[in-house]
This record gives sequence, structure tokens and C-alpha cells, in this order.
Amino acid sequence: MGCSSSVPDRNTGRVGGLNPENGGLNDARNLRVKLVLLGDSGVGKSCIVLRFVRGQFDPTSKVTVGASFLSQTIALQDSTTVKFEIWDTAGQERYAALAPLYYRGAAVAVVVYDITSPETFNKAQFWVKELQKHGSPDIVMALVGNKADLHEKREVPFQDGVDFAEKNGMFFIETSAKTADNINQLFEELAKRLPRPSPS
Ligand SMILES: Nc1nc2c(ncn2[C@@H]2O[C@H](COP(=O)(O)OP(=O)(O)O)[C@@H](O)[C@H]2O)c(=O)[nH]1
Ligand SMILES: [Mg+2]
Repeated sequence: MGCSSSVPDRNTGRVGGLNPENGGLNDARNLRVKLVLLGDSGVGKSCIVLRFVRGQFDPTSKVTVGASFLSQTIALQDSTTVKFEIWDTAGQERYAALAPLYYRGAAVAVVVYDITSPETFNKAQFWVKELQKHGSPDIVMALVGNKADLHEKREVPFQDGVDFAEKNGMFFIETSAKTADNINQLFEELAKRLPRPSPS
């Protein structure tokens, strides 16, 4: 079964105290952003979230019904913090096109494929086009080739990911939610790329 991140947020923020609730307002030092994950069912979206937020990988956990919402705050070198409010699907991507409602207002989109599956890479390209048409104009996007630990079963060359991402002005990284490889790096890089509100 897949990873389920549909569990209550226990607020495991790694920088507790540094990012007091600010009523949804962003200031120059403490950003709060909506992040959505897109990609075929089974590519490891929920596992990536679970690894990032809880430091866990649980291949046996069951998919729970309902939308799931988790948050995680990270601190950057320049002592700014970014609180990611992460929207994961509860498997709806399996049945129909995801409602634009899901990614409306998202500042960050993480488009995931599985490096062992060319079909999922095609679907990832579809999602990128979709976000370019209907997403926020200044959305920060990452293309993620997950399951990098399965290198002996690789069917999508690393360079294909690099090329597509470059053409579309996205950040590209290969990750493994299983081994934790590049998971924190993914979110740190996204945090760094966010447009900063200008100090007033
Ligand atoms: N080997 C490997 N398996 C993974 C990885 N990430 C997820 N999986 C497995 O892929 C399946 C689908 O994961 P899930 O997170 O539920 O995918 P989702 O449908 O995109 O949310 C599960 O069986 C996971 O155990 C990974 O990095 N490496
Ligand atoms: Mg999932």
C-alpha cells in the first residue's frame, strides 16, 4: 500500500518558537506558503511528504480517505523561516483530473514521477503544462524523479528530467522517500526560490 500522510498534524516543526503564528500574513522573514503535490498515483507523493514532515517511511500504511494537510517549517541560512502548508491528495488523482481548486493559490507545486516508469514522466509533463496554464503566474515548480533508490529498474534517464525542467524553468531533483535521499534538499531549494515580499 501507499504512504498515508492523512494523519493529524502534530506540529513537529523543527524550529519551534521561531515562527509564531502570524495570522496568515507573510513578512519578509517568515513566509507561509501553500504547497501542492501533483503526479500519478503511486509515484510516492505521500511518502515524500511523510519523510519530510515526520522523518518516516512506512510502506505498509493504508491510504486514508479525505484530504490531508500537513505543515512543516524550515529555517534558512539567512534566518528567515518558511512554513510549508502541504496539500496532499487522498488518491483522487487515480479517478479524475484533479480540480484546479486543489492547486489554486499554491505558491509551490511539486510535480512527481517515478524514475522506473516512463508513463509517470509523461503525466508529470502534462501536469507542468496544466500548471503553466491554470496555476498562479509566479508559482515555483519543482520536477521530482522519485524512487531513485531503484536505480537498477530505472527507465527515465536523469538527463531527460534535467532537460524538461530546464526548458520549463523548473528546479529538478531526484529523490528517494525510502532512503531519505535529497528529500530535505528538495524543500530547502524550494524555500530559497520563493519570491520574497519586499520589506515595507
Ligand atoms: N523504492 C521506493 N518505493 C517508494 C518510494 N516512495 C514511495 N514508494 C512506494 O511507492 C508506493 C506509492 O507511494 P505513495 O506515497 O502512496 O504514492 P502516491 O500515490 O503518489 O501518494 C508505496 O508502496 C511506497 O512504499 C521510494 O522513494 N522508493
Ligand atoms: Mg498519496
